[in-house]
Formats: sequence, C-alpha cells, structure tokens
Amino acid sequence: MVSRAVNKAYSDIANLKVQGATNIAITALTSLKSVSNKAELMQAISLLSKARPTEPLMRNGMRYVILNAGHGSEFKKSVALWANGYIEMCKKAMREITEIGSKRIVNGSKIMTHCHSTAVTSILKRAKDQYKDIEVYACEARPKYQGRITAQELADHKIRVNYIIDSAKGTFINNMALVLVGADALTAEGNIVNKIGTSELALMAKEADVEFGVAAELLKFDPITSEGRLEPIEERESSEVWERPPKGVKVRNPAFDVTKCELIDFVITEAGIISPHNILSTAIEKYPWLRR
Ligand code: RI2
Repeated sequence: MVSRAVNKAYSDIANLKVQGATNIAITALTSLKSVSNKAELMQAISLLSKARPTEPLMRNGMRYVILNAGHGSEFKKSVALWANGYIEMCKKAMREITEIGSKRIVNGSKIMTHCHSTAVTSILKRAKDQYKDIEVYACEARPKYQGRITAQELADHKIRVNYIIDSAKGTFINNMALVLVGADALTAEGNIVNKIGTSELALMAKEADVEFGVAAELLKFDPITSEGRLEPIEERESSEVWERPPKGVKVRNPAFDVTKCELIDFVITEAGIISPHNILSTAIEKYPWLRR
C-alpha cells in the first residue's frame, strides 16, 4: 500500500496536473517523505516511475534517496533528509541555469521556444529583468497545449510574446536569432529528449541557420543511456489527440522525440554552457553518483 501523498503525486504527474520535468521531480520527491519503511519506499518508487516514463530527473532523484537513506528507526527522517537534499540540488541547478542562460540572451533578439520548460521561461524572465528587450514565439505543443502556459507566464512578466500553432513555426523561423528549448532527458550520445516536435524544430533551425540551444539540468542525464540503452519514449492516451476517431483509424500520441546532437549548438547547464558532445563527461564529473 502506498500513502495518500504518493498516490496523489502519481495521479497529478500522470494527468499532467503537474508538468515539466523539474516540477515532476520535485513533486515526486516531496511525496516520498511520507513513506515510513523500505518496502513502502520501493512500492512508491515503482509506482511513481510509471507516472511518466521519460523522466530521468525524477528517477535519478529516487535512486539518490535509495542509495543514501539509512535503515532502522530513523528511516523516515533519513528519506526526508535525502529527498530534501535532492530537491535543493534541483532548485540550485535551476538558479544556476537561469543566471548562466540569461547572459546568453542577446538584447533585441527574437527567440522561439516549444512547449513549456521551467528552465527556458526562467532564463527569459531573468533576461527581461536585466532590461533585455526580447520577443518570444511560443509554439502551442499540441495535443496538451503547454505552449499556453509559456505564453501566459511570459506575458505576465511583460515579455512580448507571440503564440503560434506548431505547424506555423516554419513561417517564422527565419526571423529568429535563437531557438531555445528545455529537455526531459539528456543522453550519453549527446542527444536530448524533449516534447514531440522539438526535433523538427531543430531541423528547421539548422536549415535556416538559426542557433539551437537547450536549457537543462545535468541531473536529467539518464545513466541507462551510457549502457547503450535507449531513453524510453512515453506514448500517451490516443484520446488526447482525437477522442472518438472513426472506425479503422488508429491514433498515435508519442509525447517526446529525440533531437540528435548534430543539430544542437549548445546546452545551458548548471556547470556552464557546454557542447552536447560533453553531456556524459560533464554530468558524471558534476554528479559522480550518476555513474552506474
Ligand atoms: P522543465 C516538458 O514536458 C517539456 O518537454 C519541457 O521542455 C520539459 O518538460 C522540461 O521542463 P511535459 O511535462 O524541467 O510538459 O524545464 O510533457 O520544466
């Protein structure tokens, strides 16, 4: 039996009430503080891992707690301590990415983004706080329209923002100085996994000679990819795309895709701005416990 807090975290994450890799990891780790013994912890971890399969930031955090939590009567306290430690690590990484990334934003530039990434919106808001005049193009990210969260958040911060349907990105890409997206997973090959449509945007950016950057915590590095395994790609309910399709029509709904490292100019991380080729070495250097 898992606790009510773990069950709630599971359903909030699975139903996208909580979205974005960073928010997902923090919600999952917070719920772990409710477990009182090892068996409960393992059950909670197994359930939460199923909520969103493409979320190494959450999985790494749960592994961090298993690796470090002590035994015996102080177990609950120890889980809470390490879970808090990981949450703090995520928040610190986000603060660092925000500072480092904001310096990379050029005054007067037009920037396109896709879906909703806390890392990207934090960077853009910080750039605005530094009096940089920027204009953002936010792709809507069908079928769940997380681009609206981005558009609203930036507009609330008095940033000029244009909201466009996903298929309009080619119309505007030539006017952009930069495409900046978040990531759900970073891989050993230097690829990134992000909201479906990101790889297409990267190809368009390459063709239009527009810089393509990614903002993501190195804690999103997935250690399974250093063993030659592929990052699992979540496929969600077809009803999100078409509730009642005609008979004979199969609706597919992959949530993420892989953007190859050749298409990525730079990755903004808590350890600085790096080439995608250096994701593996930089992640392991910064967090040696991520090595399997
Ligand atoms: P942060 C989101 O997925 C998007 O793909 C976004 O780029 C990524 O998580 C990272 O988000 P979803 O949860 O960690 O909306 O930067 O499916 O917030």
